Parts: sequence; structure tokens; C-alpha cells
Amino acid sequence: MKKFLRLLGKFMGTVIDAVKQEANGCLPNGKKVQVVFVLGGPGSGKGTQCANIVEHFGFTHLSAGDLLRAEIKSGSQNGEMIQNMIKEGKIVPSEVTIKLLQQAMQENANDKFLIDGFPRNEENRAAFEKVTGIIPEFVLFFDCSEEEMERRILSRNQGREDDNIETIRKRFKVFVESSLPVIEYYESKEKVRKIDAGKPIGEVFEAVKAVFSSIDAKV
Ligand code: UP5
Ligand code: MG
Repeated sequence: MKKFLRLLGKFMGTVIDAVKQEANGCLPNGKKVQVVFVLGGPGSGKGTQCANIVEHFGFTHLSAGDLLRAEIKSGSQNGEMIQNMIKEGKIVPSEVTIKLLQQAMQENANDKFLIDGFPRNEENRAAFEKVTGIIPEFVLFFDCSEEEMERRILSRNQGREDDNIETIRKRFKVFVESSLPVIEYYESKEKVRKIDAGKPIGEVFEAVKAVFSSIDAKV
């Protein structure tokens, strides 16, 4: 009986290692990281909730949009192209965004990352997986009506060039046509944790906390 239990324990350990391996990946410098993708429409509250998650669960927040905006400001040779794409609500080529995300993960001492606003289309998703080998632990999806997202963005006042009604409509269209299929893909892999993001910030975070706490309990 003891021998059987020992063997069972060993087997379970191997299974757990395999599962962990599947949800992780390596960066070019060999660093192993754990990644959660945070997805949802424009203004659904990704950035707001990521700030809360960082405080409570020790992740580092990487907003793909913020990294691209920083790239424009840095005067990089891609800056003008990125700026034009963002103004039109279009998706910047994968290689640009993936390079920025990879660099940010390598430069940061943490090994747990929230990647906010990426992948935005199937090509982003497949390219990231191919280049980095990283499979997300899970995908947090903030589900919110367009009416509410529009209201939030229009009252945000952060001076973002894409926060005007014309670009907002384009961003919504790109989200439905290109980004929702990514969420459907992860749904088929049972990786999506869907949150009702139309509620007040505190209530949304309660739901988010429940997701992260159950992960913590498993580790
Ligand atoms: N707010 C938040 N939660 C609230 C709540 N529950 N109740 C009431 N108000 C709430 O929130 C938006 C506003 O709503 C804030 O004022 C907040 O206080 C309030 P925020 O947390 O900022 O929402 P978020 O989902 O982060 O909205 P954001 O506008 O940043 O989302 P987008 O996905 O549109 O923007 P992102 O920066 O990710 O991308 C911008 C552009 O960059 C894209 O359109 C694209 O052109 C380009 N891009 C790429 O090409 N590739 C990428 O990988 C990423 C971006
Ligand atoms: Mg944001």
C-alpha cells in the first residue's frame, strides 16, 4: 500500500510539473516566466484592475498600449508608424509589440506578469507563442457593454490621441472583429476567466480577487 501511495505521489508530481510547464515559457535569456493575459474592450477597465492585482498578488503590469506609447515618445524609428496605427485604432505589427513585451519581461526582476491588451488578434497570439514559447496561465476577460466603455473613455481626459469618438468607434470594431476571436480561442482551451466589468470598480475587483485567490491556493 505504502509503495502504491509513493508511486501515486510521484506520478501526481510529474503531472503537476507537466501542467506547470505548459503554462510557462522561457525568454531568450533563459528566464522562466508566468503570464496572465488581461483582455477586454477599450475602456473595459484593464489598466485599472491590473493596478489592483499588482498591489495584492505580486504581479508586474505590462500594458502593451503603454509600451507602444512610450516607444512613440522615445523617438524610435517605429514611432511614427505606431502613432498612425493607434490614431486609426489599428493593430501594430506583432514583431514590434512582442519585442517590447519580451524586453520588458527580461529587464524586470519579477517572473509574474500581467500582459494587458495583448494579444489583440490571432496573428499576435500565434506569433507570441511561437517566438516566446509562453502559454498563458489563464486569460482574464473583462466583459463590458460598448455603451459603458464609450462613456468611460469619453470622461477619462488623459489626453490620449485615440480617445475621440471617431477613433473609439474604430477601436470597438477592431475589438469585435479581431480580438474577440482570440478570447474564443482561449475559451476552447478552457483558459478564460470572464468578469462582469460593467459594475463599479470595487465590485469588479472582488470578482478578480476570487480568480487570483483560487490560483494562489493551487500553487
Ligand atoms: N473605469 C475603469 N473601470 C471602471 C468601472 N468599473 N466603473 C467606472 N469607471 C471605470 O479605464 C478606462 C476609464 O474608465 C478610466 O477613466 C477608469 O478610471 C474608468 P481603463 O482601466 O483605462 O480601461 P482599459 O481597458 O485599460 O482601456 P484602454 O483605453 O487602455 O484600452 P484599449 O485596449 O483601447 O487601449 P490600449 O492602450 O491597450 O491600446 C491602445 C491602442 O494601441 C490600440 O487601439 C492599438 O492601436 C494599439 N495596440 C496595438 O496595436 N497592439 C497591442 O498589443 C496593444 C495596443
Ligand atoms: Mg489601458
